[in-house]
Amino acid sequence: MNYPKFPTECHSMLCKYLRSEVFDALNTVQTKHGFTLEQAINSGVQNPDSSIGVYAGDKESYFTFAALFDPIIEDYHGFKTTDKHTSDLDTAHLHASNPDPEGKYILSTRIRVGRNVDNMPLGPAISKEARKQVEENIVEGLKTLDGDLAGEYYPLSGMSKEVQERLIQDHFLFKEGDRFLEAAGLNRDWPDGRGIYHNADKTFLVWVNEEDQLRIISMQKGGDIREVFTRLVRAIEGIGTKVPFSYSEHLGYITSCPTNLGTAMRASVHIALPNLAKDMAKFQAITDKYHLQIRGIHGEHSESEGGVYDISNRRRLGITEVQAVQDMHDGVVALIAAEKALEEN
Ligand code: ADP
Ligand code: DAR
Repeated sequence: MNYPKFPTECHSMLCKYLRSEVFDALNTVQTKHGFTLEQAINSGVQNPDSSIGVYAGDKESYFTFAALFDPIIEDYHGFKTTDKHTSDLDTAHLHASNPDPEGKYILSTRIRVGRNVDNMPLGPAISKEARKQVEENIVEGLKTLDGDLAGEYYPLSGMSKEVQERLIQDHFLFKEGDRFLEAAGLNRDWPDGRGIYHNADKTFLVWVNEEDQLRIISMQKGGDIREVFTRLVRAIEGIGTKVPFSYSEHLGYITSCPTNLGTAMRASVHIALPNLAKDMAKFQAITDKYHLQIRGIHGEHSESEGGVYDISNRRRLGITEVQAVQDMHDGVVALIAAEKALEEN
């Protein structure tokens, strides 16, 4: 591969850190699964408007291509090569009463983690056969869950377009892979090996073989963050006894995109903030202060509708799961206080 030609307006982390000497050092190496630099950077080369632009094909990628991944991880997460990630899933450490008990602002709460199966290639590098085996192993583990975590698995292959679209519109199912995932090799053989597991109430769901091999999701109407987190922790622990998760003392839970490393957790609320929406400078000052990310109501790369926003923690690596949820809770408390102050003006 020749050194890629990036447009001058490229602002991705890939453009920023793939200097020619890094390229020369990494262009001739590959991981034990045969994953190459060309594959790792293809998403950012094909999509110069990427924010990051790189994906890992296996856990080893983060170490084989460290000359590129390390500065990106330090820039995005503020996490140094000498830092160690720690995990805390003890819900007793969370200080989070419902920020909106009257249900005036928070429409729903969702907390998810990404996980990948230990010793297997990640989505960008996995073969069709291995992806199918991963699906079978995960579904076998899910079928052992009981109580409110008991549910059914629905493969995407064979799912009617109407059912699929309804699940997407109702915020339960992942969208068909976008151009960033396509160029990363994450949509190969679609929809083979992909699917969704959920309980009867759709408060506990697992996406299989989307951007990561598992997205473990707890969600419900309203703002009872503690209840959503407690259900998620039970699910992570239940699945973890059946499916070995890929983990690193340095990077935490291993994910295909470096932005999700560590806790691989995104804790979000869909929240109506019509007054704050009119003062985005004030809105973003609060989200910056509390390390929050603003997304639209259909998730990443979508727009807000009717003054409703998806507000979530931005930090994932170098903080614990409890701290990630605490970030979201404390930020939402501040956003609601600011919305109330504007209502009174
Ligand atoms: P992820 O959260 O897995 O990174 P997205 O941001 O694309 O992925 O969101 C996936 C889906 O989850 C989207 O349909 C989005 O609307 C939905 N979602 C995210 N947060 C919430 C929430 N708090 N309540 C309801 N749906 C949510
Ligand atoms: N769209 C890619 C990935 C950004 C982070 N979002 C993920 N992993 N879903 C980009 O580089 O912009």
